[in-house]
Amino acid sequence: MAVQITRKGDVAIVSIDNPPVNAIGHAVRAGLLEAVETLSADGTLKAVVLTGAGKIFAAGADAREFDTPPESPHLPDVALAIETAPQPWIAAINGAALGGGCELALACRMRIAGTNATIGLPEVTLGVVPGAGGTQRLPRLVGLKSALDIIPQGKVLKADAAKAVGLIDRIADDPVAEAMALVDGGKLGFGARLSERAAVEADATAVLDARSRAAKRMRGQIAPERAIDLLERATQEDFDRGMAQERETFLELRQGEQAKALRHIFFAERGAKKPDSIAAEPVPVDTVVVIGGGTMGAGIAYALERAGYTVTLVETDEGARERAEANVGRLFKDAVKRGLMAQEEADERQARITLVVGYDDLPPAGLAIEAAFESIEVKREIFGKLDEALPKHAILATNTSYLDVNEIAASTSRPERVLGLHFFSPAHIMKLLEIVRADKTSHEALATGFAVGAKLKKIPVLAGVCDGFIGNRILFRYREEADVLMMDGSLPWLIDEAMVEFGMAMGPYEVQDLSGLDISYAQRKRRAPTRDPNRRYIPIADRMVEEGRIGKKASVGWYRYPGGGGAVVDPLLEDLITEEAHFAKVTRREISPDEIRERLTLAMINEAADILNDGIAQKASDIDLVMVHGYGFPRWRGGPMHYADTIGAAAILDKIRAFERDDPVMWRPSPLIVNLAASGGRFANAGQV
Ligand code: T1G
Repeated sequence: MAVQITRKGDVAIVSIDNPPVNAIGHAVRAGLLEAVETLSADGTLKAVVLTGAGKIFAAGADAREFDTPPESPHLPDVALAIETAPQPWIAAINGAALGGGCELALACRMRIAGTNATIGLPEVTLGVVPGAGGTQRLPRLVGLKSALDIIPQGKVLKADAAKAVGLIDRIADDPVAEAMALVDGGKLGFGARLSERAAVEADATAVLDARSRAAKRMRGQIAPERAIDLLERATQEDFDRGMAQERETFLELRQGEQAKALRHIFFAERGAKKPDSIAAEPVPVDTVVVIGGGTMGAGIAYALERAGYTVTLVETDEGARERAEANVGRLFKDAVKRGLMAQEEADERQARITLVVGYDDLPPAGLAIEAAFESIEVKREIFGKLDEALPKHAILATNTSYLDVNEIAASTSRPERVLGLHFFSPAHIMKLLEIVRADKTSHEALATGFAVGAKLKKIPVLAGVCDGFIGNRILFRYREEADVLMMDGSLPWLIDEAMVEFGMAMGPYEVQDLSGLDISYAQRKRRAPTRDPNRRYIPIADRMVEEGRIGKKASVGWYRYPGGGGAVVDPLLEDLITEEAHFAKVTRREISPDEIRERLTLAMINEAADILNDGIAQKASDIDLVMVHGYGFPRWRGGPMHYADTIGAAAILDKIRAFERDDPVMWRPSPLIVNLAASGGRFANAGQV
């Protein structure tokens, strides 16, 4: 049964029991309504305690039902039945009470939270608004200002923060026992039902602040704005009219493109696990050796230690070891400053990372992760030494972001135990982890990569070996097309502006300035010997580096950074670009923001389609996760593959064919797009799932 009722004296305990997260699906709604009806008829009952079975109160409405027509009983009706039941219902919040779970708690007359409970209305993160009374009850409980802080940002509060704003009444180790004690002791006390409270006092300033905050933090997203509209309604309308508008808004947004995209990413993140095709158990790993204590190596070592691994970090000499120690120390110092841990814990943890010079007395680690300089010669030497220094069962991983893992594996006697673990900087924060499968990588090695990724709470994505794996390969094509647009008539800041308008976190040129133009310069030089002579080449970025304009670290790149501050457009750059166009005999033309967005998104989609077609990625949703989590693709567009499905393969092919007429090399349509256009298929179902 999705809802259990137990009786304790003159109190009934109603438990939502729908593993794994007590999602409020149809069975739960029907069970709760039946419980209200049954218990309401029992004149001997003093109170009802609503709680969740297991560690979660209720994760909210079952988001898997959002693609099907709503089925009664609807959650707002269940909430109202609870609120107007003859006996008071008390929410004993034993764990996460999110979305509809929080709304059920708001329908109760009192809310008692466990010390580790969390409570909030994260609906906007799924592209919808609260749809069971949250926008009308919450402001009536905590006031408009707090509701404007919680709902439009999809906030989830810890118990103490929830109590501070009045969202919960009490905190207890055992909220059910606390509720029982209150009933037994005749100490139940609560205000009027929230649905019976008058409209909330208006606060125009708070509404304006919420709108500007949403415009900044949730740029491009519809749900936050509409949530603010509904909260404003709560100051103008009675409860019932407010509820009607909330329901209408929820049902409208639920079917919208943004909600579908956000649901796609939500479920794709949870589907990012070891593929069933990898039928092997991981090598047991307690100790990990990290090679290289630079930014990446220190971040990886820190993340491993915090996940419970014993870590030895290897550097080449005493000076480098000291620098590595300082890098690791900075991460722990930052953790203390952020309140993630106390100083003594930070000291203890840092002491658990051993920093050594050389490979002589390494521990018998089950895994090594190399995060050294991006040079194939350096990596080959390191892997040769690891091969000798570590037990034969140890898995050897490289964090390289584009070098050939097959070549690295060939420098060992155990290529079947070599793979790529491509972390994204900062390695202890970014959740994306590309697990790179070389030709000889065994299932055991891959299973170990996924197991370590899971323990690090990363989002693991399996990638094949190619230049740039999944993310960097798409990034290369995206930047190449941006350079073509710049040469043909646009300018870096116009391209950046167009792509920020599309929803990218930052434009391609501002990103390069932050990471440094010298990195991609080195990649282009590395690729030069094998570059297709028939492929158009834009030399502007090379000239930038050769003239010392390597980005923010040099105070000048695509933008100027006067005094090391923010990016400022540099008119001199327009002269440089115009001059290069002249040298290349290019007649520059007006290029609209729409054309910029279309060309750059289609360049990413075409490359992503090839990556899927080549088997470098297993499924389209993996590519979406890589681009959303690693490259700032807007989450509310679902990633390039999901976005491509909103356009359709046939329409995409038509557009690419038009570009192909101007440049048949750069714009060769991916065979996957040609096939899907012919078959009417979707990217979501393509690939080697
Ligand atoms: N609907 C359906 N499935 C859900 C779900 C949900 N709301 N939440 C989790 N799952 C699945 C998830 O896909 C995974 O499935 C399994 O549960 C474990 O999830 C009317 C409209 C609660 C903090 O946004 O934040 O209520 O992979 O790995 O790490 O106003 O799940 O096992 O097949 O995340 O322990 C609003 C979403 C909904 C909360 C637990 N609620 N969930 O984290 O487990 S809209 C949310 C979470 C709504 C009302 C509106 C987390 C969690 P599988 P998990 P976890």
